[in-house]
Amino acid sequence: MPTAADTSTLTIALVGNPNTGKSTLFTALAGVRQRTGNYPGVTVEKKIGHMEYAGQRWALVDLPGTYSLAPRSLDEMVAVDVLLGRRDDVARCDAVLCIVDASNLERNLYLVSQVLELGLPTVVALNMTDIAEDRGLKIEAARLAERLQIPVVPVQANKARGIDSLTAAIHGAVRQPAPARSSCFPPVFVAEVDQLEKELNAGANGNAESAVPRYLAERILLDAGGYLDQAGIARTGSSGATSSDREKIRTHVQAARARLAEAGFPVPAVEAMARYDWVGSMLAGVVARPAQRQESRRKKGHRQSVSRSLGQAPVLGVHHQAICGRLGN
Ligand SMILES: Nc1nc2c(ncn2[C@@H]2O[C@H](COP(=O)(O)OP(=O)(O)O)[C@@H](O)[C@H]2O)c(=O)[nH]1
Ligand SMILES: [Mg+2]
Repeated sequence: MPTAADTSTLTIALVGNPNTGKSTLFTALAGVRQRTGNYPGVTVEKKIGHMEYAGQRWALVDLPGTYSLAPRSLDEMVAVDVLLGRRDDVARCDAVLCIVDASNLERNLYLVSQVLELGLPTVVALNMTDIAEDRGLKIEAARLAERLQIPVVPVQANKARGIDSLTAAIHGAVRQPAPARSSCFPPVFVAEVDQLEKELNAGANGNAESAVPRYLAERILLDAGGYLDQAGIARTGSSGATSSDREKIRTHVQAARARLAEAGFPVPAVEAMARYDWVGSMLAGVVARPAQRQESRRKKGHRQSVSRSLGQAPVLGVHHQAICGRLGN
C-alpha cells in the first residue's frame, strides 16, 4: 500500500487551541508562501501555506483555533471535515501538526486526545517553551512522546527555534502508520459507538468513501444539540439516506444515550471525564515544578491542587485504567 510519503504533495493540517502560536508557527514554516481565502459558504478563513522539505512539497493548512473538535456550528464543522478528508476543496490530510502551549498542557492535551482518535500520523509541537521555563515548569518531552506514542518536539515559534527538529519529525511521522491505541472512553461507551457506526454505515456497502468515519459516529452520540444533531444527522449519512433512515438513526442515538446514562456514563459528561482522566495519566510525572521553599499551610494546599491539575495525583491514573476500553482496531 502506498504511504503518504509517496504522494507528490504532503498535506499537513495545523490544529491547536487559540493563542498557542499556531499562526506564528505556520509563518515560521511557510514564510511568505501563504494564501488566504475563505471556505465557501462559511465565514472561516482558509489559510494554506507551502514549503519544501527533503525534495517534497508540503501544503500546510492553518485551521481555526479551537479547544475541542466537537462541532457546534457549520463553521466549526469545517475544521473537522478538513481533518477527516471530507472537503472537496482541500486535499486529504497526510498528517496533523498539533500545536500545544507548554505552559498550559492540561487544557491543550484535551484537544490532542480528540486529534489522536482521527487515526492520522500526528506530531505535537510543544510551543511557548520559553514561557513554561519562565514559570519554572520542567517538561519531559521525551516521556510525554512515549506516552502519546507520537513525536513531541519542543519549539519556540516566535524565535523560530526547534523548526528543523519539527519538520524532521513530521517527515518521519508520515512514513509510519499511526499506532493502534486504546480509547480513553469506558468500554460501554466504545461498544455504543461500534453499534452506531454500523447502523450509520448499513447502506454504505463497504464503500469507504461514503462511509461515516468513526470519529463522527462518536460525535453524533456525544453532541446532543450539537451541529450534527441540528443538521439532522443527514449531513453525515450516505448520500442515499432517506428521512426514515434518519429517523431510525435518531431513535437509535436517543436509546444509546439513555443506556449510557443508565450505566452511569451520561453524555456529554462522559467525554470530559474520560479525556481529562486520560490527560492526567499522560501528564503524570511529565511536568515538574522547581523545589518549593517552606510554605504556609494555605500555599501548600494550593500547590497540591496545582499538582493534581498537572496530573500528578496517582488516583487519576488508577481511575483512567479502570474505565479504559480498547478500540476494535
Ligand atoms: N513567548 C512566546 N510567544 C509566542 C510563541 N509563539 C507565538 N508567540 C506569540 O503568541 C501570540 C499568539 O500567537 P499566534 O500565532 O497568533 O497564535 P494562534 O492564535 O495560535 O494563531 C503572538 O503574540 C505570538 O508572537 C512562543 O513560543 N513564545
Ligand atoms: Mg492564528
